[in-house]
Amino acid sequence: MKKLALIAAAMLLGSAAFAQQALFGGPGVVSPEINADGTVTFRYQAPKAVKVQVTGDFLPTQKTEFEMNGQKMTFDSPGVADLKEGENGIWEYTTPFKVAPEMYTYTFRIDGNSVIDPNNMFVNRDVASLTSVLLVPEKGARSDLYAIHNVPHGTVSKVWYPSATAGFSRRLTVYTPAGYETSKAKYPVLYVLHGIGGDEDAWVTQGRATQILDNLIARGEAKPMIVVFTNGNISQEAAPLENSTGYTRPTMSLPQTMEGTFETAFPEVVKFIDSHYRTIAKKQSRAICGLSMGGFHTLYISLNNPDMFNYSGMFSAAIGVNDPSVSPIYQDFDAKLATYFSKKPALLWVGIGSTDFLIQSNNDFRKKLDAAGYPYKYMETDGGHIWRNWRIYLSEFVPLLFK
Ligand code: FER
Repeated sequence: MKKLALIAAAMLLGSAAFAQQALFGGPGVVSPEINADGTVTFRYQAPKAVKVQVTGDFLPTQKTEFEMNGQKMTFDSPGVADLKEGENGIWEYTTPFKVAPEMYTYTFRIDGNSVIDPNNMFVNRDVASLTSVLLVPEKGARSDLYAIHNVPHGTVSKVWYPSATAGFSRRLTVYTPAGYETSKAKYPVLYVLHGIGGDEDAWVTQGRATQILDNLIARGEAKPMIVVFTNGNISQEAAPLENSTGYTRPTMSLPQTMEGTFETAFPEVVKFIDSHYRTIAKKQSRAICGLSMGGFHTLYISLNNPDMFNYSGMFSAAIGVNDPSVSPIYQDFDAKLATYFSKKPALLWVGIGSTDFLIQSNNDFRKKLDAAGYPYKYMETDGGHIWRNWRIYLSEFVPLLFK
């Protein structure tokens, strides 16, 4: 008994000094709490704080002005709510409304400093910002796709491929559908691209792509498919802390983004996948989509390889923001567009939020398609340049593939 108590005491001391696994400690207060009436309560213990706020996309949005590449733009930023101090310095805020089923992110602001919720273990990194996650799933609602259910699950692997273009190995995230390991079947392939500052992990963390694929396939709403999440930063081997550069802060201003090298090199990824997985290696069974910078990449990869992809999805695509003179891949746009459509792709899908700062360039692009009579599918949703929209677009796009 005495010995046990000694061991317990040693472990407690040890965990404080990080010499042991962090078995002890953990949440002190409950936050967030989804209440029976559908409201959500946030709590934060800060006895010495003067002002405690919560900000997140579960709150009504407000407009913020900013400048990007010399252009003035506005974007929707999450609303902010004040917490009230109660007993033991525990601050609290309960939404005055039922929080609609969705996957949200939020942070606290303690006297102006942004921090994640230390009592919520569900955390996301978006470029160099950490946010806490609030998932409100509801049967019948779209966010049910983002939750894990008792269905057959696919496998997610981290796969390195030798990039001749980069001159080093680069990492991919690969989803193989449930049953891939035990069957002999060949599968169609969807390539999914991230935005600026993202990496090969972004879609499976913030994007909930694994859950979306598992659930859509289990419901019979999508064909079983292999999904490949590339890293679109050609100067980078892999996500931050997963590459050989060690402790580097994630940033959206990496060298060699949107200058053509990644798009030019894309066929080497397709070749690698086709030679390492049981794929149906033809245009009819290949799709590509991406968000923002990845939507831009998707467009130019599709136009420059008109025999490679039968389905292309542009989600809040960052078109009309680059300098086309930097790479031949961006040139002869109208001619490439004509060739692309002359080969009758099964689907060009365009989605954007009504308050996305990129909506003008997307509207211009659609006017061009309309004027030439080129067919495409369009979806406009509420809100701006946010992951909520990209999860929606992925879950709309995937059921349309390989039919
Ligand atoms: C720009 C606007 C948007 C730009 C890049 C983006 C390099 C990409 C945004 C994203 O991927 O989220 O002017 O210039």
